[in-house]
Amino acid sequence: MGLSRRSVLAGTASAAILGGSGARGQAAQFTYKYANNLPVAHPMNTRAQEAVAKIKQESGGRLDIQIFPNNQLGSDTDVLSQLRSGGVEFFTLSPLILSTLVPNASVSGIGFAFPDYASVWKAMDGELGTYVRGQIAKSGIVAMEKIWDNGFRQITTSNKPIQNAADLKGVKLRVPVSPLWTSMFKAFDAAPASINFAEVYTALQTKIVDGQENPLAIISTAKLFEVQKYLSVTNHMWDGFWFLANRRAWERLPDDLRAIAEKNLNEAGMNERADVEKLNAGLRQELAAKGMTINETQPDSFRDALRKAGFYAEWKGKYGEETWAILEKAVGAKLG
Ligand code: X2X
Repeated sequence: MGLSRRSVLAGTASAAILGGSGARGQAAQFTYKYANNLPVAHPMNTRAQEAVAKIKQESGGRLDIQIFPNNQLGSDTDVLSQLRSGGVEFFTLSPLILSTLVPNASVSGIGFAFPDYASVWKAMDGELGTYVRGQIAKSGIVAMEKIWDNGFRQITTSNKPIQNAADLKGVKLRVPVSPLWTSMFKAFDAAPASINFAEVYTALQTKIVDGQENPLAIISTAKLFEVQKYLSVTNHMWDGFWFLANRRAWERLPDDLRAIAEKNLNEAGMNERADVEKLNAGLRQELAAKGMTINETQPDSFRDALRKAGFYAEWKGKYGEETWAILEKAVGAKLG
């Protein structure tokens, strides 16, 4: 199968033209980097590997996306800068960390907004997701249509279980670098410390912080159970990963390559959602077997603490009425 002359000429690099006519043996026209912050064992990386293999094959070798997992290219904060400058072409990032660049992107991370996965996907594949992608587009970054899953977040600690909101008082807790995360845990009266995921294992191991919060799939694949004792099931917020592209790099791709990339990345995202949901539902036994002590919590005490601290009112004010209305419509409930 040869490349059509038109598609070869549509690219900016000439290496493929010099490389001969066989697609397989040819140097790629576009070699792009995709960076992420998760271990290779996480479904984000296994599904991304499948996607880039399909993209390479379906593009006849013209688009070669190389994956740099596990913060290899730097912490999230660093890689977001690299994505903006074009040093990295693709990056998956939590909407909350992205809010350091696109303020209203964090709206999907409001505490206890989503009761379950069904409501998450309805919102993120619907009006709320469209709204956020529109906001992202204004910043020179393109978000693929399907957001990938991180999951509902749970709290782990080394020193005591968290049974209710009062137990969080004064707890030194690592949170990702994002104003919404810091605000939420300040509302709980905890002592949040902003630390990129690249440093989390070490920060827990050396007891710079007592705890952190993440979905079970990450607690398991990043082996946080090795440095944490208690797992408190709080489901305090849902988190995902927008699959982002540097806009100039994205638009440099000819239409056919962009279509191939988009289709396969979105499909991989859907498969990753299914994998992560299954993992998050089934990992408790495994984490207990690794020595974690697991406790349930009542969401009401946490939700009430946020309400009393003025958390919902504060963020409604920051996002504005219009954005807040899109969130409330998406979840079908008044928040706060
Ligand atoms: O930094 C985290 O805790 C992580 C891995 O969940 C995110 O990317 C937000």
